[in-house]
Amino acid sequence: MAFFNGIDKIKFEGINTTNQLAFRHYNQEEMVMGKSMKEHLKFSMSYWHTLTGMGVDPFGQGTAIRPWDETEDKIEQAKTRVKVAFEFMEKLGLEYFCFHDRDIAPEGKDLAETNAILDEIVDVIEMEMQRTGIKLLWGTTNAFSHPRFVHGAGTSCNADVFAYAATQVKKALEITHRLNGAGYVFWGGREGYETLLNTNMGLELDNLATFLHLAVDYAKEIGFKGQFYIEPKPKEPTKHQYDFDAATVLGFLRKYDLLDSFKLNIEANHATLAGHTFQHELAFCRENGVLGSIDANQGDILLGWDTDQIPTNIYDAVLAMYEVLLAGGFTTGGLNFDAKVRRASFEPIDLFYAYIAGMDTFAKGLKVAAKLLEDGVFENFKEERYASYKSGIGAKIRAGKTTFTELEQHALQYGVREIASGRQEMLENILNQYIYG
Ligand code: XLS
Ligand code: NI
Ligand code: NI
Repeated sequence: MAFFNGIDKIKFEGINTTNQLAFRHYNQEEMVMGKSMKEHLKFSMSYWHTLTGMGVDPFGQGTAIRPWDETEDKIEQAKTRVKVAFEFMEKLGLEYFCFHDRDIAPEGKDLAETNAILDEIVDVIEMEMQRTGIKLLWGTTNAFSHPRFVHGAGTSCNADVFAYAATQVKKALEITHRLNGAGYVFWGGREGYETLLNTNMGLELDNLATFLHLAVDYAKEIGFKGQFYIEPKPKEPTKHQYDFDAATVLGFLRKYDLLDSFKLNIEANHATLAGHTFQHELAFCRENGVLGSIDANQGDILLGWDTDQIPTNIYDAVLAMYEVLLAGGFTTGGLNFDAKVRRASFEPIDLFYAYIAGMDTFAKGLKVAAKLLEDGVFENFKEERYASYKSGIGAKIRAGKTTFTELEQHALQYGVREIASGRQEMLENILNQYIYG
């Protein structure tokens, strides 16, 4: 049974097509720097935004028309959604997906029943994965929606909640392992605080580290070899999230001896909420060897929250792919569209328009980034810009072989000889030229 009748497999038709249900840039098998586009991009569908998000906002109910959802039986509905998801991914040529435990299955009356329902749905997912060859990029736990997580999960002030969340992660790890997931994400949904007046920050951070260590231990116990990721976000739902940004997370991982087990999953809209660019967060991770995976989306410059829009900003896509290429490409990670259609885009076909837009933007971004790298545009400029560190006193500074006294002698003898222009506008214009041709 098909759920998207009248929509065929989306094909690459090139830039001159007038068909809005076609790719203009994403040509799966096209080779870019020695790898096919699909290997570079590793596009993934987010189960939550695509199957369960209904367009609810604080001012109104859901608007999404999803004919396949029309059944009272929540378990049947969950099973149907799996079929819908795989038809959708097949038609778009998406080879990966990501989910939270609570996206794929409804909760039962208690934890035991909830886990049993989860297993029933995972059976269906497993069959669909075998049928299609589509893979799980990462799994995760929703330990933020239910009222029990009102004070957080691993950072809750209540030890029962800590135990409950751990049990949920334990199960989510088991199903991720069963489905051969390439990774597992921790996004600290409510791991933060609303006010320091009632918060023991030190205790909460220690507990969070314990929580993560226990997860690592359990993964070893069951033989799960997927990559663990932390997904930074500065705020929302709490006013302060402990995983504020990449630098904060790195400091945390280092302090608690977790660096060997974790990489980062960088989300564009979280980067901008933290006051950084998407490129900054990716570059920071690349420089520190922790660039793991990407949640591709974009915010709105006028709105101060995580709007999770479909990424269509070509500049951001170019610069993101530039960082990914510089880092040597994805290994376990990929490009997960943690993005949703707007509330007013409520028809099923809008899901296709959305993913096509996102995929084409990143495909074009990849091509432009590869060309910029191949031509050495920015890298050669940077090379030249730092040339003074290649010889003489500069080389000594780099090698850690100088002293303040020697530097003083240098300054007294030479002063400052020549400072070159940064040429920002010229470089921005070159970037434009590479994008627009
Ligand atoms: C929310 C996060 C979330 C994670 C997975 O802002 O982006 O969707 O990616 O829990
Ligand atoms: Ni995300
Ligand atoms: Ni987000």
